[in-house]
Amino acid sequence: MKEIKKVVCIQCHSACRQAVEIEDGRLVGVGPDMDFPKGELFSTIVRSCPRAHAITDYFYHKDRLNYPLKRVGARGENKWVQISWQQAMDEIAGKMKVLIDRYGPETIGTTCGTGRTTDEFRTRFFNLLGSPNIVGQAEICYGEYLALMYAVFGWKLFPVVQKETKCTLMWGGGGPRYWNALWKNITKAHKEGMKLIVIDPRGIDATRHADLWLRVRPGTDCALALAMIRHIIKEGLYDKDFVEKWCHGFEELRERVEPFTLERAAEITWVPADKIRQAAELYATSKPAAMTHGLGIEHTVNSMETLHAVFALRAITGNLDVKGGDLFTTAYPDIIHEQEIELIDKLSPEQRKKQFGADRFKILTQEGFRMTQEAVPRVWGDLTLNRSSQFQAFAHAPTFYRAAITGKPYPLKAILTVASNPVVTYGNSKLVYEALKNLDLYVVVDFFMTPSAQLADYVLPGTTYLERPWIWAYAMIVGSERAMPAVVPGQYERWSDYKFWKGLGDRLGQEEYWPWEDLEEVYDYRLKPSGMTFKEFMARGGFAAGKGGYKRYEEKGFGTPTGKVELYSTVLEKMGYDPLPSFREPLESPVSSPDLAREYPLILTTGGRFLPYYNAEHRQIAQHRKRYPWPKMEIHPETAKSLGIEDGQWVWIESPRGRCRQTAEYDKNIHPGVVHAQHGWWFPEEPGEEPSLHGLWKSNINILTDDEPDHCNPINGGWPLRAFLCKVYPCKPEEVWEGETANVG
Ligand SMILES: Nc1nc2c(c(=O)[nH]1)N[C@H]1C(S)=C(S)[C@@H](COP(=O)(O)OP(=O)(O)OC[C@H]3O[C@@H](n4cnc5c(=O)[nH]c(N)nc54)[C@H](O)[C@@H]3O)O[C@H]1N2
Ligand SMILES: Nc1nc2c(c(=O)[nH]1)N[C@H]1C(S)=C(S)[C@@H](COP(=O)(O)OP(=O)(O)OC[C@H]3O[C@@H](n4cnc5c(=O)[nH]c(N)nc54)[C@H](O)[C@@H]3O)O[C@H]1N2
Ligand code: SF4
Ligand SMILES: [Mo]
Repeated sequence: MKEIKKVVCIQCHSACRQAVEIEDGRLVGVGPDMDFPKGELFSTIVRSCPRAHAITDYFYHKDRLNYPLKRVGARGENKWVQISWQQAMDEIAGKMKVLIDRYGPETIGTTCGTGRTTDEFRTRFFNLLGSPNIVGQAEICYGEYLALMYAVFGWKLFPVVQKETKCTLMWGGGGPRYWNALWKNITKAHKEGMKLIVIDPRGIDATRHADLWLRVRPGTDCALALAMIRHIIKEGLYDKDFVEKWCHGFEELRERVEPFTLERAAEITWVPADKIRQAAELYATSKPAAMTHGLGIEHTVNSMETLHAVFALRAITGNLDVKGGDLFTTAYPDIIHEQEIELIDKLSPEQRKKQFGADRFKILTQEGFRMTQEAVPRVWGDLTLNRSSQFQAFAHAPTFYRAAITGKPYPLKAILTVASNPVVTYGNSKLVYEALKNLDLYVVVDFFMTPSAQLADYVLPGTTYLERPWIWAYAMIVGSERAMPAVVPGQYERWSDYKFWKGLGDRLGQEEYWPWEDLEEVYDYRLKPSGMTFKEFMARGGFAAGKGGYKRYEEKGFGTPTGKVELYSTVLEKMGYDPLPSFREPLESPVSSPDLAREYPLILTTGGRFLPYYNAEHRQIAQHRKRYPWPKMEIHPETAKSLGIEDGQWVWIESPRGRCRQTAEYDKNIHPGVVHAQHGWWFPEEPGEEPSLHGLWKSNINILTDDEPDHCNPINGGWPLRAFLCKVYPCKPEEVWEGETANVG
């Protein structure tokens, strides 16, 4: 019997609406959900998406984890025995209890990833446990963006590009690989006359469409933004009414940007002065304008200051909360939000203080979270209804991993990794590896064996988006609730991440806080304010959005301490940081470290998104690997030739911290002094046991990245994944393993 079921695809952040085809209980295919009001928008995306095409290969893959595994033999030996969930959970909880008695609950930590699971239960579990040590990608992926938006605007903005939009500025990302739907809207509006400005060191899809492309030197965006602000002010192109009424600290900002003439910025950024002028004028005079979010800014050491500058740019041009510009998102009100599920108030003030790195990198910590949220309720109401997600309140990952190795400031003895692959995706893989090896207890919940999982004591099988029901608001970033049922439930012994957290909670004295047997019961509870059950919500399309609006600040101002947009941030000032944006050279660059640059003459930037892969996922899918077998490093042909590197040749990429191998790809658009390497590479087909760990040490660019706390962004502790120095040279024939590995899939 054939059935069609409606789901939200969560294989990437685009959250496309899909219609999944089920035959006799088996998933057979997927297409777009044309009944969804925005079905048309998603239809071409789903139809052309390689991950959607490969859905059955992914779902029924022979390497999926199906049963709980316990390590036998030494850590990293890839020797496992199958056990029951009951045994796994009893043993894990038992070991945690012993560690908690000896070292306190803060000795237990967790790593999370891209936010595509029910992370609110992770947070609930940790708040009830008494450990503030959740780490994730927050410092380098959207968390800091959110935190600073709260500090500067008192709420969160999202670019909603529509026919009214006159200009979109894509600053270091936000293209088709990121939010497909947004990109579709951008290309549509562009065809109708909207101007597109792209700021990126590489030629990417977006630059081909751009009216203006600024090929910036990696890591110098803040200087560019400050010069644009200066030019806009100088030429009187800013929104004087808005600035006068709604901006705090305009004069201080004006003073701060004064040294950043177009010429000086051109020298720093390698972008010609006239192009900076054009970008400033186009952005300031094409109103309304929207600006995308991107990692090109967030993965540099100057990330927070740069964000501050681009936020100021958005504000002084009067593009906030206007139709066609950057809008304040609001949540659907008739639901108990993820944030309420998190039970943030259960974590005691004493335990909060113990958060790793909180004394130094403040904005993303528990205390920083409180400070950035403090003035919000005056404008936006009850925080339990509207507050931001606790993924703005993470521990500092580099400090966390160091504590596992050194025991300082106190020992970290256990990590639960749910939905991430830290040894591949965090900065400084060698250090993460050492930390994981040193733990008393390491548990991984995933769909597949990964290099991180190979280092675990227990590896537990999780359920994908097709196997568990879900309501997702993406930490309320987008302001709507989207739901889906479990379409192919009950395969093998896979558990939802919810069940995992509840299982631990029940065993560790939290029973009263885990009254719901399964996720559907949770969602019935959460939907109570709406008067619907989960099934009823699904029957009505499974989608609910908050009430929008424009220029809502006119009524109550902004949710900041001054009630205005804080160009001069009183929140940053209170935390002891510079209240204004300031430019700093990348720590490693031809300018800041010329001696090092003699040995490592190229600037390396990493991680540009590409299909079909999603971060470190999907490398085991045969059809993907056939199309995209090996990692690529982009290099200018002239540079490559001068180094004796041919197009397609395997090369070593080396930084002062280590080296890895990728294949060179000639790219005449990239600056001759810059190379770009991919992230997320490991090889599932290679041996799982050490030293291979599925080829972890071959092509993983995070062997080269730095996470030394002294080199992190001082405000949020973000580690620089982009803009550092490297050298590149050809591999010897015996150093190339291509061809040994035919056995994917
Ligand atoms: N050098 C460099 N490094 C980077 C980046 C870069 O640009 N350059 N990008 C960074 C960014 S922005 C991010 S967000 C991170 C991503 O880092 P991670 O989140 O660690 O990314 P993945 O390795 O894809 O890890 C996801 C893992 O979780 C599993 N998984 C997926 N969904 C679920 C689920 O619902 N439940 C469970 N239990 N498991 C699940 C997948 O199978 C996969 O193994 O990488 C970062 N690392
Ligand atoms: N296919 C695919 N899609 C993905 C992901 C994936 O792994 N694969 N990952 C998802 C995740 S976790 C995230 S967070 C989003 C991120 O989505 P994006 O922010 O769009 O991420 P990237 O493509 O890594 O980086 C954006 C651009 O930054 C540029 N860049 C590098 N250094 C600099 C710099 O110093 N300054 C400037 N201005 N630009 C620079 C790169 O050339 C790149 O084109 O994508 C999501 N979507
Ligand atoms: S773009 Fe592809 S993988 Fe991403 S949500 Fe849409 S269908 Fe899924
Ligand atoms: Mo990310």
